[in-house]
Amino acid sequence: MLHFSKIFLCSLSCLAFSVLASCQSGSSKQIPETKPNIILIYTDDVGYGDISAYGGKIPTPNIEKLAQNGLMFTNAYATAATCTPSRYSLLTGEYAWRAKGRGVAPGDASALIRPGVETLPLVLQRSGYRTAVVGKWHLGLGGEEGPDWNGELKPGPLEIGFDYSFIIPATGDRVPTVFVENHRVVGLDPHDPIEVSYRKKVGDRPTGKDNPEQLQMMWSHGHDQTIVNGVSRIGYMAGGEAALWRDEDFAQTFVDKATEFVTVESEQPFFLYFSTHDIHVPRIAHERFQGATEFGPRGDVIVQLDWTVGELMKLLKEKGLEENTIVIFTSDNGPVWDDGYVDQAKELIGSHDASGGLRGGKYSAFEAGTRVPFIVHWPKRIQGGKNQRALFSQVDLLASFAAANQVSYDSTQAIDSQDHWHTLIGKSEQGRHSLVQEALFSNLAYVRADGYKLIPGNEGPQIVPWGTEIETGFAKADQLFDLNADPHEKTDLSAAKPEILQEMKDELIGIMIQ
Ligand code: NG6
Ligand code: CA
Repeated sequence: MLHFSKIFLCSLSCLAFSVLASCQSGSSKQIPETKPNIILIYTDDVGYGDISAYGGKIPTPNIEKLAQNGLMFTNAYATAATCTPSRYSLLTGEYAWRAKGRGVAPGDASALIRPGVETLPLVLQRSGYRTAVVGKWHLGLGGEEGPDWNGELKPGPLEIGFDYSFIIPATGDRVPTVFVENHRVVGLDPHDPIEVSYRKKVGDRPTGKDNPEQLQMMWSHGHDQTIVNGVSRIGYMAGGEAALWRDEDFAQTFVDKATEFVTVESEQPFFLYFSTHDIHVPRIAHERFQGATEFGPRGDVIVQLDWTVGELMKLLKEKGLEENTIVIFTSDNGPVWDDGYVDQAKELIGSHDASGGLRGGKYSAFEAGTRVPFIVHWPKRIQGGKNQRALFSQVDLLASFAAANQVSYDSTQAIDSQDHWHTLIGKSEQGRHSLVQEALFSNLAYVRADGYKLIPGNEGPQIVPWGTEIETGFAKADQLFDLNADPHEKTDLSAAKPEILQEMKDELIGIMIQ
């Protein structure tokens, strides 16, 4: 009995990070192996087919190298077809739709994840990691009264598990157009305070509506308010002149901040949540990438994104960290073409299929809304060149990393997160039984590992109700698809397979009332 439990404990440890180097020999002497660093590259609006490893026509050699030397998932999902809810779930392990107010956040939203809530960075801090977020945030800042742009911006990332934070508060298309480092706006002149309103014009900066001749990129829908750097945004902003960003510099700035964080001498391993602005609108690549492709600005920011990944990998190599760093590359939701600016994304798309043969796109309940590229690169433990077909959700990262580190987490809060650590690193082909997808207006869909997919009937519009021309997948009646036989979701089987339809509706309700 004693013998058995010893072996059991040993094999458990061997599977987790804190490997007992002596496991193979059967000795009980514990020699902890260095924990891997973790970089989670969370891209914005990158579709299932947008990168060359998944069939994209725009060259992305650095990301392709990650796939070739890592594990490429073909059934991994963001939890939602828009940014804020996907990020909420990724960081908390809870589906965002379980409470109201977690849809796409305005640029002046209060913090959506409040101190006291279980989070992925807290799990990793507890496991001995130093943690940082660099890039797009879009989860609100500040208490009930909203963000104080001229004072301390908290609660924010530092209050929920990050040791360091350098962020775009919302997205590039929303005011205020300034970076925030830890609790403060970067470079703010106290004599020129920032004022932000999402209701009425403030200050005397021109707007895209009244002064389109001042724009470097014309708006198509929404996005016609305050102009900064020749781009009109959602929302009005006055003041903060010295702190304004230049969209062209996002990628370089984030690489620089990541480099500073990674370069800190420390005994601790690091977790870097690196959340790119690319390829969200406004798609304004640095001058050196403008015109890099024949696909227009959308193609150029994909190339810029690939450059970013290349820079991060170069950094790891230079520091001798490549071997034992887990790099995860994924996206917050599916592809979109015209998302508010006239950048010819659709007109110049050519043979590039951003949704990789899936139906729909960003906002959609169809597969392209949430099925995303997902690559795990970890030379020390993952042999390259394999595909992972198991069903996986980004909401599972929290429980999976808790398991890998053998630390506990609050499963009453991170209620939807499941431990699929072995699936994540390719040691198992067993994934989830099922997952829930959140589309526009919090409408849900439900996918099972056996390939069946339910889109419950709802009153939503069939096409996204602003100029994107994306099919939502919504219909008044329930729809049932078999993704194995019909990956493009063309044939509704709800009438042909009423038992499966009912079973799935019951399962979904069961998950919703948990
Ligand atoms: C929409 C915006 C879109 C984009 C999106 C959020 C309009 C008409 N559309 O409301 O441009 O900002 O919100 O994108 O304003 S996300 O990837 O951050 O969720
Ligand atoms: Ca997004």
